[in-house]
This record gives sequence, C-alpha cells and structure tokens, in this order.
Amino acid sequence: MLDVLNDETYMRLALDMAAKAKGQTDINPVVGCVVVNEGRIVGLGAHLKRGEGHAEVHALAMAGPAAEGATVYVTLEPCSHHGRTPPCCDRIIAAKAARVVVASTDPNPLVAGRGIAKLREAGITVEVGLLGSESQKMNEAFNKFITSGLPYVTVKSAMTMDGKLAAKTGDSRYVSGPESRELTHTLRHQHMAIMVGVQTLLADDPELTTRLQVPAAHPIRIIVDSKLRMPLHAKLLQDKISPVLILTTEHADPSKCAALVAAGAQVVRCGSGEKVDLSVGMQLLGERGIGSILLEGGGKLNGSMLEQGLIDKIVLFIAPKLIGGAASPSAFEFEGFDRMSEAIKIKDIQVQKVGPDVCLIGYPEYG
Ligand code: AOF
Ligand code: ZN
Repeated sequence: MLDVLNDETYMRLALDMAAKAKGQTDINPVVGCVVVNEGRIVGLGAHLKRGEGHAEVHALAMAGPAAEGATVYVTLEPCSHHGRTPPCCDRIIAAKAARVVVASTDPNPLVAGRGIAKLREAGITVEVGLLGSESQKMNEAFNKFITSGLPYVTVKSAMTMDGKLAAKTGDSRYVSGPESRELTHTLRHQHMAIMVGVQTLLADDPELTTRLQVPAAHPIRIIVDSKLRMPLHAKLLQDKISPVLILTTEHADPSKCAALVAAGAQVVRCGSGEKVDLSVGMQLLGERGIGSILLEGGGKLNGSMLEQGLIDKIVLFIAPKLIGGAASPSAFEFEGFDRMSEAIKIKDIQVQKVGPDVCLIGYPEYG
C-alpha cells in the first residue's frame, strides 16, 4: 500500500503507540508522542505507567539535542501542571521544539487548554485537532473519570440472534465464538475492573480474570451482592489473582462481612435500601480510584445499571444461533417502557464481524 508522508503519518504512529498501552495506565490517559526533525523520526514515546514518564518525556529523552527545531506530535495536549511528574510543556520549551501538533485537548481541569497556551506564549507554533476524535475515543474512560470522578462503564454481552444469553436450562457455554471471547478478554485487560451480579457468581463460580495467548492485566473483581450470598469458597476469593470488592448494603450481615474480609475481600456498603444503590456504588468506586468497569451482567444487573443511566458504552456480540425459550434470559432485564418511542436510543453504532459473530458497539443516550 502506498502512503503519503504528512503530519497524519506521524500522528497515526503516535496514536498507534498510545492505543497499545490501553489497560496499563490506571486512571491516566493513553498518550503517544513522535518527534520529527528535518524529515527524520528522532524520538518516540508513550505513557506506559501512572507515576512514570509522560509520552513527551520519553520521546524527548530519545531525541536529545535533535529535538531543537523539531515538530512534536502528541496525541493529548501536553500537561501544564505538576502532578506525579513535572509539566510536559516546560520540557518541550526547554528542548526548543519549533512546532507542536496536538490531537486533542486534555479535559483534566488542571490542564484544559493551559498547556497549549503556555507553549504558544513561549513562541512555539501549536496546531490542535489532527485525528482528535480518535484520540478522544481512545481515552473515553479517562475523559469521563477526570471530569466527573465516576468510573466509565462498558457493558459486554453475548447473545443469540433471538436475543438470549443462555438456553432455558441456563446453559450458556458458549454463546459466542472463540474470536469474540478473545476480544472479551482483551476488554478485561483494558478495563480497571470487571463487575458481575452475585447470581452469575453462584451460577458459574467464575474466575473473572484475563486469559489471552499473551500475559495480560487482570481486572479488579467487583461483585454486586446485596445480601452477601457469596460463598467463602468462591474461586475468585481463593485464587488471590486480583483484588475482590463486594458491593452490598448497610443491612448486610456483619459476621458474613467479617468472614469475607478475612478471606481477603473488600466490602463496600452502598445505601440502606433492600438492594445495592448502584449510583452510590459508582460514586464510591470512583473515590477508590476505579476509572473504568467492564460490566458482564447478568441481565438483571445490566438492566438496573441501564435504567439508572449508569452505562456509558455497550459491546454486544451476536452469535448466528437461535435458542428460543420464553424463560431464556436476555441481556437487559428491566421493567421496560410502554411505548417504542420511549426506548433508550443507542448512538454512534459501529458494526464489526468477529469470526462467525457480529459485534455491535454503541453509546446509550439517556433522555
Ligand atoms: C501529558 N502526557 O503522556 C500524559 C498526560 O499524575 P501524572 O503526573 O501522571 O499526571 C496525570 C495527568 O497528566 C492526567 O490526568 C492527564 O491530565 C495528564 N496526562 N499528559 O502531557 C502524557 N499521560
Ligand atoms: Zn505531561
């Protein structure tokens, strides 16, 4: 394939590097940076770990004196604040770069345009917006968390063509094909936490870990369990692979709670109702630094999260199968609306063929 060499070439390289780091930067965004001087790439970098160097710092360190007079391509506005690391703006100014091309501005209220302003004040040419929507999409979880303190919730489900998650007997192994399941595990790697209802735990005793052909990060495992029905011998309490966090209510039995804590779980009480107050739950998870959650149901929990407007993104795998059965569960079980006009609309639908399945991705619009 022939490619024109232009600004987009370098920004795309920076975006590609950033995309590959998704899942390893904690609540921080993924960012890539490419430094180009007189037609040569002289520095490359990506932000790889919260608390460690930002993308620009790595790329400028590689470029060394070749950064003078160079163009810096960076997928996010260089920071202007002292966080866990010093401001990238100052680093770019000190390196005497001539031009900075930024994909998207940083929504962090501590930055929010100040980085760009500071570079311009130093006499550097700054252009903003090249492939901006791609950079924003890559950081959709960060964008929500940094402006609201709430985790970004992606619900993932796999269903038959007649919208069922399982057969009427409950058998669900497997609805989707192996390719879809690999993508699901990639999503687990890319989210800080995974969340299921206790019903799913009791039915499947799942591990909720990331299993891929290469080593990958395991999400924190969150169980929504109003009555603390979770057994102490549950696999995910035994394996110690990643933390287990249980959302329950003020009424939960103190002795069961103590036993779960002794078994290594963290128990978070969310409201004093009969059921876990999911809004409060999201607030408390955000306060604990959980920036993104992959919600894997079942249907009742998905439905409650949807009803309360707590789902940001939907990833649905549809398998070319029909299973039937009025009692077979579906992906979103909630009371439902009377009229089709009241339905929750899903915007920006993307369709992707994954092995034998079809993957639909979209964003619910709450009225
Ligand atoms: C950049 N380049 O590569 C990243 C940026 O706590 P710190 O020091 O890691 O700062 C985190 C904040 O810095 C984060 O919330 C976001 O505003 C920005 N991230 N900025 O110039 C980078 N990762
Ligand atoms: Zn920075």
